[in-house]
Amino acid sequence: MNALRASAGTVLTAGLLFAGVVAVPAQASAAEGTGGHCVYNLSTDTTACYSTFRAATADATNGKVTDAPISARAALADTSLQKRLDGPMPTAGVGTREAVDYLLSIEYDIANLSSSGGTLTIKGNAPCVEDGQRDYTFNDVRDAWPSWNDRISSFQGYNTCDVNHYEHQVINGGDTTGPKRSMTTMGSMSNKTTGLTFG
Ligand SMILES: [Ca+2]
Repeated sequence: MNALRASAGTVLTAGLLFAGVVAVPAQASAAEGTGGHCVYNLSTDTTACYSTFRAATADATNGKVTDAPISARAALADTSLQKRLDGPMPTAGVGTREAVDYLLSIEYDIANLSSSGGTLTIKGNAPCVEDGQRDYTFNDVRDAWPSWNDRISSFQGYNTCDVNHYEHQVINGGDTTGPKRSMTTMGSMSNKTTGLTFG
């Protein structure tokens, strides 16, 4: 009986270790460094990071889009892909809570919706409503990914989200881009964003 328990325990530990090797270091290293492609769920306040844009997009779309280019730069030229990033992304295998996600924006670390190795995709549980009201507040980008403070240089909004970028935390204001669907260059706000809002 003891031997059986030890054996089962060993198998379980090995399984947990294996899962940890796959998921935890990738998340930790990307969150600590500036590289990698992270997905932040604003509705659940959770971040997951990946080594490729394709893997991040598969997560962000809950498995709906699994054939995105490896690099974010190539994704921009793919208009059919851009279309598929809009609309509801059902969550497989989850009950009635948080059953659907929506992409809010993809933030890039260099101009022209390109990246030097990193992107930050932000999603929520509803599309933006085009009524001039704010739908989401992302007060401090460091809550999702510390090294992405003062790093955003271009962005694309999805699901009718106009994205405003704030020099400081949203509650502290400062300079802003104003709400925009997309910016390929951000002028004086390049590499300055700390807070974001979506509306
Ligand atoms: Ca800032």
